[in-house]
Amino acid sequence: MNTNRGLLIVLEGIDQSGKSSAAQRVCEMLEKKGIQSIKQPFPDRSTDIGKLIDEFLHGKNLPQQVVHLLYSANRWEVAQKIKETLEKGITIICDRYAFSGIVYSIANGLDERWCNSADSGLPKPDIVFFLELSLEDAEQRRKTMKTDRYENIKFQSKVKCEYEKFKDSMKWTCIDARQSKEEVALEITSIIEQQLPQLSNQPIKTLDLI
Ligand code: FDM
Ligand code: MG
Repeated sequence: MNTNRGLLIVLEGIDQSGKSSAAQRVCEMLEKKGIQSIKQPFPDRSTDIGKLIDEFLHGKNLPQQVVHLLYSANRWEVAQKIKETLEKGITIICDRYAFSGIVYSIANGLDERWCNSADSGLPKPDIVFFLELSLEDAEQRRKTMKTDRYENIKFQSKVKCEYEKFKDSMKWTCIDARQSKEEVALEITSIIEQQLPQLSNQPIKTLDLI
């Protein structure tokens, strides 16, 4: 039953590191190679919970704990669908996942252990790519983008600092996000392609963060 399942791939990184375009391009590149794949953004703004998160990002006031749980619930509401999709042999490219949830909430002052528990038990990613970009380069890119409450250098520097701790304690694959969009996507795609035969025969694991 678990032979040749799809892989659960996660892209993480500070805002403007190019996760969304990479997710799109990697899917296209994999499809061209005959590897079925779809992208899954988090937050997933297509659901009621996702819409509430979007309102929060654009000014609605909510307690930080509620926000953390909403982001987590937004993953749990698609967790079963993620598993079924993987079992069908389709690879999923997530634009952010539980690690964003933890990193951004800790940057907002929440307790790490409390944050970790909400996402424990979700499907575990097979590969996490960390798109590395300096705060200065991110600021430069932001100039032409529309922003939300988290997109300012003060908050992003906290986020980056928390990501660095995570990156060191987990086995993440670091990608130089200063490269062109094409180069970033090519690098990620070739790593996925290389790992696919070995990982697709393993059962889906469970995220254990506590
Ligand atoms: N974000 C995203 C969180 O704070 N927690 C989470 O669990 C997730 C998935 O939402 F500032 C934040 C990170 C970001 C914002 O995401 C919207 P995009 O990818 O930047 O649009
Ligand atoms: Mg953003």
